[in-house]
Amino acid sequence: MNDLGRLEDLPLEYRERLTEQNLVPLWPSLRGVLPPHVPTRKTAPTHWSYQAIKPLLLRAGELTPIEKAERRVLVLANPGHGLEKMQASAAIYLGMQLLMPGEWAPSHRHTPNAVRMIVEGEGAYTTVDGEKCPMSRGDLILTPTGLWHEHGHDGVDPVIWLDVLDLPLVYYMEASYHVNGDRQTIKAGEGYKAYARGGVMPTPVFQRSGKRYPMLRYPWADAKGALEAMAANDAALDCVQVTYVNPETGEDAENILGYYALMLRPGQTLQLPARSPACVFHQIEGQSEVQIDAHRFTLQSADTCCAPGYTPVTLRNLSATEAAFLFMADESPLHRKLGVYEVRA
Ligand code: 1HN
Repeated sequence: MNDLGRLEDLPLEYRERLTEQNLVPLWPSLRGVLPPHVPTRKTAPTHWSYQAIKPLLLRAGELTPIEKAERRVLVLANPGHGLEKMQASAAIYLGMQLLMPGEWAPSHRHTPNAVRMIVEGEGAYTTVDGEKCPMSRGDLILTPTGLWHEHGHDGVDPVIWLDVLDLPLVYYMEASYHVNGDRQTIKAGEGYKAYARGGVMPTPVFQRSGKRYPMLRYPWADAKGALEAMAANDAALDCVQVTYVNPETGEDAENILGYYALMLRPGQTLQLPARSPACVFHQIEGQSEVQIDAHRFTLQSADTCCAPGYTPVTLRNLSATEAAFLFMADESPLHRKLGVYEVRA
C-alpha cells in the first residue's frame, strides 16, 4: 500500500485558498475514512453493572421528579464514542429507566424506534397505539417509529427497564424529532394474546391484518418457552436462539435494530462469528461470561454489555446446572437493508 500525500505537503497558501472555498483535498484523509479490510470502530467493548446502576437510578427518583424528567433515564454511554454522545454503538442507544409507583410518563411519539426489556418490578404498563402492555420481567415491548406511547404504574415497587433505541442513527440522519400527545384511550384487543402461537395466526376475514406492528408485547414466558422447547427438541443444537419478529411476515420486529433471545445450556460455551453489526447483550436469567477481543465481562442478572462489529464474541454459561438466558439487540436489519451485512468465518 503506497503512502498518500499529507496535508502538510501542500503549500499553506494553497490550503488557505481551498478553505476559503469550502474545499478539502481527499487524499490526506482517504485512508482514514476507508481503512484496509476492517473498519475503524469507536464502539468499545463496555460492561454496565445493574448492581451499580440501580442505586444511582433510585437516587435519580429522589432527586428529579418525573415532571422534570419526562423519562427518568440513566444512559448507558460507550466511552469509545464519548459519554456525551449517549451511544452504545454507531446505531444503538441504551438507557435504564425508572418509574415509581403512581408516576406517569406522558404520551409522545417520535421518529426513532424503541423497545423496552423489563428488568424489575410489577404493576407498570406502557400504552402503545392504544394497547395497554403490562410490564413484567423479561417482557419485550415495542414502541416503533411514529406510534404513541406513555408509561403508567399502578403497583407498589419501583419498576426499571432497559430502553433500546436506534436514536444515534436517526439523529445522525437529521431525522430525529418528537411530538407530545394527549393521554391515550385504551382500545380492546391485545396483539400478544391474538398472536400468542407461532404456527397459526388471526385471519378473521380470510386475511392477515397487514399491520406493520401486529404485536407490540412479547411476554417473556412465551420467548423462554420457545427456547426451552427448541433446546429439548434438538440436544445437538448449539445456538438456541429466537428472533423477535412480526408474527404475520416473519420479518424483524422493527426496521433498524434486531432483537433476539438466547439460551445457553448449563455449562455451554457458544462462539459467535465476527459479523459486521455491533451487538448488545443483556442477562435476563443466570450468569454468563462474555469474551469480546481481549475483554472479558461477567454478566450478572440484568447486566448489559456491548460488542463492536467485525469482532468474534464468545458466551459462556457460568452455571453447570442451570440454563442462562440473554436478550440481544443488534444492527443486523440496518446492515442487511444497506447491503453491508457480513459474517466473517
Ligand atoms: C423515549 O421516548 C423513551 O418513551 C425512553 O420511554 C428513552 C430516549 C431518547 C429519546 C426518547 C420512552 C428515550 C426516549
